[in-house]
Amino acid sequence: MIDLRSDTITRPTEEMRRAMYEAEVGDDVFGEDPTVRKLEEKAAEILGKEAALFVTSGTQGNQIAVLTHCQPGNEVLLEEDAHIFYYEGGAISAFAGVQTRTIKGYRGQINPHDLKKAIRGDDIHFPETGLICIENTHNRAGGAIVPIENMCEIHQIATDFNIPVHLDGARLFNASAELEMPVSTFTQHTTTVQICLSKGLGAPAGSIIAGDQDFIKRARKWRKRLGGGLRQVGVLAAPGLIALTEMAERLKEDHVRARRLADGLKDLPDVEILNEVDTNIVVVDISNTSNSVEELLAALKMQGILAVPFGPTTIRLTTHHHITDEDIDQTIKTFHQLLQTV
Ligand code: TLP
Repeated sequence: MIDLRSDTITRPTEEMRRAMYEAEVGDDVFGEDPTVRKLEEKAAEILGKEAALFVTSGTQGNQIAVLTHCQPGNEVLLEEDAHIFYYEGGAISAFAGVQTRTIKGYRGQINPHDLKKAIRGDDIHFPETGLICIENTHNRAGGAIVPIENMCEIHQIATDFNIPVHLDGARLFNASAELEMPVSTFTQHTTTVQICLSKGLGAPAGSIIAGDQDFIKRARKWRKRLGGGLRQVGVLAAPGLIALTEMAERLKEDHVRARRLADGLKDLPDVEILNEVDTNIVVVDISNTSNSVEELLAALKMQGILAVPFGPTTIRLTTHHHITDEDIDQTIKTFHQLLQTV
């Protein structure tokens, strides 16, 4: 199968599996797992923050950040297609008791003027703005890189109003690899950050959240409350360390393949590529074909290609570690065959 559903499907490398076997472990709830400690120290260093915490998933990391930053009744500002708003099952309201206020963005970027307008004033009727969330790369904007200048402007406004900024950096390493800039160049414009080890970086599970010492201390408590305090979890931190230190550079290969895929599909008369391909995601609109999304996905699957629905008339194709040049050729060929015959 050519599995283009997500970069989450990447399996751990041989080296990761060996590291899992050999990992030194202890009880991490007691703070005694040396491999977790090593991962958290390394992550804090790379992300340019005082401290870091290993959490089970990107969703858990984002939710812990919201819980730690906010009080019930706060309002959280986010771009209208942000993963925290769109894909986390309403957890932000269910757990943190906050309400969301979404802002229409452009390629994942929040316009600083719109942000300023959305921040609440001091009025007895209003919720307090407790947090601003940004996302880089932006998933639903097709893996778009949010420019550092935009992050900087958002951060400046947030600082003026004394509001923290949380970055959902599930795919931040894709942005950093593509622009050849350290991740800390991005995270310097945020209060806290979440990064996923288990997407393009290839670890089997886990994310990191990072921020100052006080934030991480309080986040650790939220992780425990949510049942995310794990024990001999060095077996997962060990591949996480390899993901963090050795897998980032190769992400550029995924971006080159995604662009080649988009180029190969864009000549199909009834197909439109909706995104400029900055990183590893291609969003394809098929509304002008005679196929529904379900029909096309089923037909692709019959030909050994997997993708995911991304909207009523769109599908998403995501490149990653296990996708080769031949897979891209095969996918382009299959699309041409299917859409010219179905
Ligand atoms: N995204 C998944 C699905 O949830 C849609 C995917 O296949 O892209 N932030 C961003 C920007 C994400 O894209 C994701 C996962 C998460 C957070 C959540 O990470 P996990 O899956 O580890 O909870």
